[in-house]
Amino acid sequence: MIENHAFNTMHEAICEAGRILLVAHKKPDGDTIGSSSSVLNWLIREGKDVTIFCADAPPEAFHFIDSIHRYSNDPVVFEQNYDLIIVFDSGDLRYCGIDQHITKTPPGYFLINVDHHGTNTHFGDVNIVITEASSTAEIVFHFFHNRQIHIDHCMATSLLTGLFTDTNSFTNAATNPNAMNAFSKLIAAGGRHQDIKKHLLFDKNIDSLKIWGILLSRLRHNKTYDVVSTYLLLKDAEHVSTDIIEGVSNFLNEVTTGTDTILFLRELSNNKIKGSFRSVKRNIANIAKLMGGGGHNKAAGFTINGHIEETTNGPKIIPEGKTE
Ligand SMILES: [Mn+2]
Repeated sequence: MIENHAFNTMHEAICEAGRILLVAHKKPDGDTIGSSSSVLNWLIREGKDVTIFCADAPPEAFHFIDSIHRYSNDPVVFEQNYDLIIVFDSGDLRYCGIDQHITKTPPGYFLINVDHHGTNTHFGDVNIVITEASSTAEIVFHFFHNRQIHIDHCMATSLLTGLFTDTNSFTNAATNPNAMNAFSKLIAAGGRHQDIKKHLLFDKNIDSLKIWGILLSRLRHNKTYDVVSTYLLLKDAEHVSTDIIEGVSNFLNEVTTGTDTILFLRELSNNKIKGSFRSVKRNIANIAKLMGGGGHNKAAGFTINGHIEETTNGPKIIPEGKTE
């Protein structure tokens, strides 16, 4: 199998490296944090010289992950020498938020790309891109298993976080027998799935439930394109953390009947709009790509410059310039 060879190369590169930099993508989700922190916890156990970077600080909800305090969002880490850089869960270096930073890194490093996005550009010296995998965490689980590396309870909790979040708690189309197999082994290894459930799935305060109420009240079905959409304006969530609306698109995709596609538009600061598509059958990665974004066939997104204007006929996107 191709993966065996790639896993072997990755293991050798890690063993031989003096200094290692691990990278999670910007606006981190459970999978990029889970996959990168599992390797971080392993390398700490092995006494390796390891640095970990994420362009945006991991949200508070991830505090239960062991060594979460080790993530740096200071680009200065890229000005140092590394033998090995490993990027987790990123289709390309721009999505990751390090395309500029990495130009400052002294040459000579080996770059490994571990991902499951169909739109991955194979930017690494070695690319472990398995699009059938439910999550990057599942790929890292196979790596540890394949290389007979002991998965301790810290690593198991990290990997479970990636599996839980990318499969929407083992309910979405990405859920497969390999993911379920990894889940059972990670529970047996001491993974704290109750912490994940508490902090990432059910931890909703009253402010966040009210925001969900606004989003539900704005649902519209465009019958021409068969798309159900909703939107969030910057002013709606001015005083609350936007972490609370993570999962809205997945939730709507699971519970909305009578349509194939969900589109959730959200105004960001800096005059940008983030769009998240979810679908049951359509390949929406292609549509997201046309808008300058990317992702999976059934879960994809984009960011455009502009703002949302509310009209009597519903929301209208006012674009400004071309895609990001
Ligand atoms: Mn992922």
